[in-house]
Amino acid sequence: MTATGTSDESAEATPNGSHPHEDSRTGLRICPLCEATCGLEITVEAGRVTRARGDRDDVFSQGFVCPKGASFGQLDSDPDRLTRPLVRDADGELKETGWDEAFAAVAAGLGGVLAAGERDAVAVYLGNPNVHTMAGALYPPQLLGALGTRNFYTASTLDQMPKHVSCGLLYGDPQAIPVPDVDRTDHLLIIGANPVESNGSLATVPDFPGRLKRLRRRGGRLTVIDPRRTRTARLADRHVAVRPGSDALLLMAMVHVLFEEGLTDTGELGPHLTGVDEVRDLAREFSPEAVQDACDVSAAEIRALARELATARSAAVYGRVGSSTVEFGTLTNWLVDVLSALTGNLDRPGGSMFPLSATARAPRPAPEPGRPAAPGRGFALGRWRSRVSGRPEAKSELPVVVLAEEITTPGEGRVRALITLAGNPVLSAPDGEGLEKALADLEFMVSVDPYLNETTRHADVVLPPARPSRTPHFDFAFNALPVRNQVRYTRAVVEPGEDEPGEAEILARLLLALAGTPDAPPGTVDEAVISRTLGKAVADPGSPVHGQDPGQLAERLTGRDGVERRLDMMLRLGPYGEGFGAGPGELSLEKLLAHPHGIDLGPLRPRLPGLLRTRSGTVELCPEPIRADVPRLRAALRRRTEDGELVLVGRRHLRSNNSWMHNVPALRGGSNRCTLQMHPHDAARLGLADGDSARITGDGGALTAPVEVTDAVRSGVVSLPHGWGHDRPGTRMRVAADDPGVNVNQLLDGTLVDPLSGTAVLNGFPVRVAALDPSDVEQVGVGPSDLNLADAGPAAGAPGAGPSEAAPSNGTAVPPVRTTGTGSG
Ligand SMILES: Nc1nc2c(c(=O)[nH]1)N[C@H]1C(S)=C(S)[C@@H](COP(=O)(O)OP(=O)(O)OC[C@H]3O[C@@H](n4cnc5c(=O)[nH]c(N)nc54)[C@H](O)[C@@H]3O)O[C@H]1N2
Ligand SMILES: Nc1nc2c(c(=O)[nH]1)N[C@H]1C(S)=C(S)[C@@H](COP(=O)(O)OP(=O)(O)OC[C@H]3O[C@@H](n4cnc5c(=O)[nH]c(N)nc54)[C@H](O)[C@@H]3O)O[C@H]1N2
Ligand code: SF4
Ligand SMILES: [Mo]
Repeated sequence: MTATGTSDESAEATPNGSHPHEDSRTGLRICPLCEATCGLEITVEAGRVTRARGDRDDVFSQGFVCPKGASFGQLDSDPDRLTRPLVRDADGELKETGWDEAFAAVAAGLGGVLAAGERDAVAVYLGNPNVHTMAGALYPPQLLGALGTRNFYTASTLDQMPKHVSCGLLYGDPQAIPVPDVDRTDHLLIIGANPVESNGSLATVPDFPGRLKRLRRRGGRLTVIDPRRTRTARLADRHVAVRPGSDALLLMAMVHVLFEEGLTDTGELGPHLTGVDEVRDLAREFSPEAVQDACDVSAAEIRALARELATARSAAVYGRVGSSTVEFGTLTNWLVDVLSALTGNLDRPGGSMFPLSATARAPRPAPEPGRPAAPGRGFALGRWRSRVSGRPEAKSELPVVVLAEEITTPGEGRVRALITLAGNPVLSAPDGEGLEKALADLEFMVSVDPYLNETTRHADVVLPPARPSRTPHFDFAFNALPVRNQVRYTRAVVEPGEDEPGEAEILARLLLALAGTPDAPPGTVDEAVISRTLGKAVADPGSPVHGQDPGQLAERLTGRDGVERRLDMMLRLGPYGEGFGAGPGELSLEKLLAHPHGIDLGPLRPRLPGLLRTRSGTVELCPEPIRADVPRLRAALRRRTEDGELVLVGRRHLRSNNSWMHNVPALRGGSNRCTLQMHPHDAARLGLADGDSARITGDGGALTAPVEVTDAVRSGVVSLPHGWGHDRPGTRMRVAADDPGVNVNQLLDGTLVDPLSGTAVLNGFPVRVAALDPSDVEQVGVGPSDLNLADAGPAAGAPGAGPSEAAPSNGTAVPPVRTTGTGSG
């Protein structure tokens, strides 16, 4: 986990067999593989990355690297990575083509669907890596604007939408997300997150593990609430193994204690807070004694949690996936910030603070001290609903769980075409088999993705972006979430070839294809944005460029292409920008390029009330949609753990990333396995021993997985990681297919969601587990989810897979896939 400990991992994998020091040079590349955004120093030999290690001079990550970053080279030169576009031919086979042909196929395919004039007929799904590329931040807004579709889906409704919704309601801005001030806090309360393995999320924290250790060393306290004794929990002073799904009750009881024991102190925030009394009223019935059985945490321990939080000199509350993809996700995320606010820890050093990104819109001037913020537009939920099951939108998105039914249910507004950008919902979302059936119903599908995987194998056109060493990097998303303000930019380490468009060019050309002008130069898209943005800026009396000529400003932008020119514009107009000579700071692309290891912008500073966009201009602590959801929580008070009941939670492994890094040889094996973790008591009760195969059944299907008996999960809870199930034909991830694992999300049928945010419940759902009956043994591999597709034949049971998508014979564009074994059963 340290800078030096693992960085050699990739060196041994010298892909071209050349001497490591022959002809080698180094370059810098911000790591795109998780939210920590570590700076890497990359060694390149003969155009290939042969080594990656932490950049010791990086202003933010200071040399830290994890095993994933260290294997950047293997990922970058993965022979299974697509290098040319694939287009489905008349026989239904995906064949390599040139880029012009591919975009012509996109123009024809999408054009055909759009010609019918139904704006919702084209759906868009944005997957997680969109937040890890420059292009993913810059082009999707225009793409969606051009389409005008309401069928917009992202991985957020499999992840953090509850945080956006709760922050939208509290602060009026769903992007205003406070992060724990890890480096200065005296007490960190972590709920449903395992940053020692995930390296953090919705908080950009390079070397999260090291920072937690330093917190302990300086006398701070760490408390972790998690049904598993994770690596993070092992570092903690207090670990509370809560019953999954019951955190909202537990946190509500902590709020109850704060009021009951007179422990609230909202500090300087007081004048900017409304709704405190209403929260007190809501929490009244949720005493520790009332919730303890449902949470399976004693009332005394809940009281201790509340007192420790309130009496710490400073404290930060941080929740992540285990607080989010759960039945009460929005309530839980709301309570995380309520606890901060009530203990005076919101927006103060050592508490939970709002970062300020270099490309953020420059903040509005702060109101006079003691005066409220100007009223904002507020945040509205449910402005429209999904066509089939009437699920409300949140942040203009519909829940991913409704995508399949929107494709398969006939009628006006049916989804007939799909664009996926950097996503693999077949494995990431509930009921992938249902989604695969639906994808087969589409008239057209295009995917921008470097891999032919469980999702993209259904596409008619696959557009693979250039590999990451050949792509520039700037973190538009994660610079808004760091524990210390900073800004860094790295250009491509290796110049891409003529025939290797980066993701920016691909998305620009996709947009142009949509607009019916596939032959226009991609740069026209960027220039249009620049012109519009500068036009708005000069019209804004608050902008440093107010009244200037936008054309002249555009001429002053620097950068080697449209992407860099846009970055330069955003930096100059941003809160640290030189403002074309009139700005508050000095930042511009030129200045940033002169600092290849980044620029430190200092510790986080208080930002309230200036950032508020609520209608009242205050932090609205008790928003109506939240209040309306509390009766649902009240009903959960009566829940008790029944004897023999099992609920399933997920887990992440250090050496993996959702569904797409199982193809990197250096990251395989060890603890990175798709096993069902189970407490010894439960294993004994069910007659299961370590390594036995267990049958796991949920509402959406059944799976078989090997059991790993461990007391790291509490009894009554089993854990299976997600992103596995690489046993489909017609994919091209040969390393992953060797040890495919099973897709945990097939246990779900997609009906369980957090209603306010539409986020799927992926943690804390009931399952049944049984030893695999010997008479079932032949059944393994032909169950609905762990089909042995190699034996069953290509068409059987793989709904989307026409014969053409089955392992193509040698000599076709896509090499055959090895579908070995029966999942891990
Ligand atoms: N049961 C369960 N399910 C879960 C979760 C869980 O905890 N438990 N976690 C959820 C969470 S938090 C998330 S974020 C989602 C993720 O859901 P998705 O984003 O749908 O899935 P990923 O596995 O991240 O797939 C990323 C895709 O992007 C491609 N890709 C990688 N790099 C690039 C790139 O640079 N450009 C492009 N264009 N494509 C790229 C990969 O090949 C892959 O196809 O999964 C969710 N699903
Ligand atoms: N190595 C690695 N790093 C990653 C990823 C990866 O796949 N691998 N994925 C990236 C992505 S997309 C994201 S969103 C982040 C996620 O980052 P984290 O949220 O830190 O990662 P998880 O491992 O999902 O942690 C969720 C924790 O919640 C616990 N949990 C489950 N249910 C409950 C519950 O009801 N209550 C409580 N209190 N806890 C519960 C689980 O046991 C688990 O330990 O990680 C990112 N980084
Ligand atoms: S912690 Fe994340 S950003 Fe840092 S090297 Fe590892 S994968 Fe890359
Ligand atoms: Mo995520």
